[in-house]
Amino acid sequence: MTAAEQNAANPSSGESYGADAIQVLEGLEAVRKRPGMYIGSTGPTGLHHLVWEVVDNAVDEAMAGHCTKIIVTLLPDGSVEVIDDGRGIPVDPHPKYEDMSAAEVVLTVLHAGGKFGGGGYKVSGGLHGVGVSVVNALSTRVEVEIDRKGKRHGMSFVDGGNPDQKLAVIGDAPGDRTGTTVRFWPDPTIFKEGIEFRFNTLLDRFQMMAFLNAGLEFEAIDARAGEVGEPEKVAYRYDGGIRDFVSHLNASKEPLFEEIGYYAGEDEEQEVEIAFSWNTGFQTDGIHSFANGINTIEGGMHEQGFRSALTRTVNAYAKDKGLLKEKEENLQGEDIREGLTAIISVRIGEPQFEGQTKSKLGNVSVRTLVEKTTNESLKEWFEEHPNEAKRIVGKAIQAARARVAATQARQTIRRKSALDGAGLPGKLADCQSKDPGESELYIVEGNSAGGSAKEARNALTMAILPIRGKILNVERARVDRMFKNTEIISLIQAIGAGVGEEFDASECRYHKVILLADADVDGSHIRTLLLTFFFRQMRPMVEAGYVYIAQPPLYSTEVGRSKQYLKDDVAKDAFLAEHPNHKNEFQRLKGLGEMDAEELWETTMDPETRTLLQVTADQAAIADEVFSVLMGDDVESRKHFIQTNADDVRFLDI
Ligand code: 0RA
Repeated sequence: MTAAEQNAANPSSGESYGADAIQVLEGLEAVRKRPGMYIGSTGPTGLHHLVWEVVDNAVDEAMAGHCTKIIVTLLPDGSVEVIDDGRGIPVDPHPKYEDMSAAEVVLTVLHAGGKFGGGGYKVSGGLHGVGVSVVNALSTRVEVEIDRKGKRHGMSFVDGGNPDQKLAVIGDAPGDRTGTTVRFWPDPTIFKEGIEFRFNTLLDRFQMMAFLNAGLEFEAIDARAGEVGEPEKVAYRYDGGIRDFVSHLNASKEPLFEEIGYYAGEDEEQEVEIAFSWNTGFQTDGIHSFANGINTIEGGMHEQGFRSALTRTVNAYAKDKGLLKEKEENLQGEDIREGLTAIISVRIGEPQFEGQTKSKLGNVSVRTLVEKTTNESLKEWFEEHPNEAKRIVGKAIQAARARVAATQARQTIRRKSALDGAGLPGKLADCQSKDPGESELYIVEGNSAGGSAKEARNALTMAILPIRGKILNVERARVDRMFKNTEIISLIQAIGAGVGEEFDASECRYHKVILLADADVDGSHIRTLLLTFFFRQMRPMVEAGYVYIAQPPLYSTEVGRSKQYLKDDVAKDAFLAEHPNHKNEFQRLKGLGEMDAEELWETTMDPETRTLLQVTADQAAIADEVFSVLMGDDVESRKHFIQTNADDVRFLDI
């Protein structure tokens, strides 16, 4: 029972608590009753939110110019420790709350954060800005250590924010250090799905925050292995800030020129900084934007301002220098954005987050600032970098030509579809059902496996599209070439929801699009090519969770007279553990083609027994990098990536 509940159940025992304290505990109790309202969910995302909340406070200190390093450690007992070298949470008695230190107020009063007193911040990081008190409310134990005014202070809380040790001086601050250490133990009765943190999730976020806060160092330590093995330690610090972010995203791409452009601007309420560069690739979605350190994946006013000023500035420059004739049509935004990598980072007092995932910036004033800053500074940058500017314009002109050719090709696809009746590709064996919710499209590598799959399938709900050999690598080709590739055309027609910017996931003819390729290297190459195509050209379908990977078995073996299939080496080892006397040397299956229809059904297609991996694409910026590395031109970084990430397939979720 929490103290608030105790007081409610037995009012006479509440004597030791002042009215303030009771109010405080009721506040924390509200968080425990509806955690979702404060941290989004009680699943893994919400659990990690606890770390972000504490770290955001430390980042706020860094943004105010008082913190240089943040160390986050995952400890063997399930707790997380966040150490910063900021000013330390204020320790004086709080003027408004009797009997409480300011630090206790920060840890127990909702929204207290850095906003109170004279030390408040103009701009604060946290997505919801709910504050560390929420972390306290959702933990079984919290320990805080504050180095401030030459002294080390300690305090602790238990069971969702009940004071355990009140704030007290416990020694001297070593070498007059200032800073805060917060260690918390997440409450397993709140986080019912588990309280295990994923180290890579922490790393991704800390790296992003390190890019966005030039010079701020993050160190992450996974010490959960305990005495077994060394703790894993990773540090990030980028003195170049978002310039380094652009270099990082471009590392695996061929640059159009070496220089990374940069400019910044501000007015009374907000500031913006932008870094950019072009590569020789064909992607048009290389703009990544952030507001107060939050990745605004749905874009918003800052992106709008940048895009329109970019288009305007490039066209004005091109016409002014005669690179584009007066009477020629203007370059379009997408022509100019081809191969662009840009980071837009804005900081604003009261960000308005809108959209489906609350990741779209709504403040109109930001658009004005970004547009004005870009109009002025980008023009200046072009004037100072004539060679680079000429290349940018040249590339955009080529992109414009390809765009016109692609439109013609797309029209040809559409016209052909209309002529073919239903517009379905000849190779497709469609399912009978017209309900996308129950319909599945198997994309099968090779004609012979395609034949088996056709024979094996449940024709009511399963459609089969065999594809031949390697499809086009869309990472290395412009759209106009893509629309001439017969395999790609078949895919677009079968799925029936358009392609590229016109793609509409609600028109998908199947809600499961299942990639069925061999378990070998060639198969995995084809899978990656298909995933790249879907990620680039049908991303909403990936985001909707419609894309799956089938898992044909890797081994077969005989048990008595019956054949048994084993998915992978893990399954094989498990089998051997269960059958210690098993004599047959295992057969490694070479391909789908080796199985007959019945075997293919049983092992891979039967909804009762099959395992499908669902593909997701949440962190677009990181997935973008993964795809560029895997599919782009730079062989060395591809090799390096595969070597270092062989069993950490970040963009696949099970
Ligand atoms: C309230 C006011 C000030 C700083 C903080 C809270 C603060 C909170 C956390 C949480 C983790 N690390 C933190 N560091 C600081 C302003 C301090 C001042 O005015 O001196």
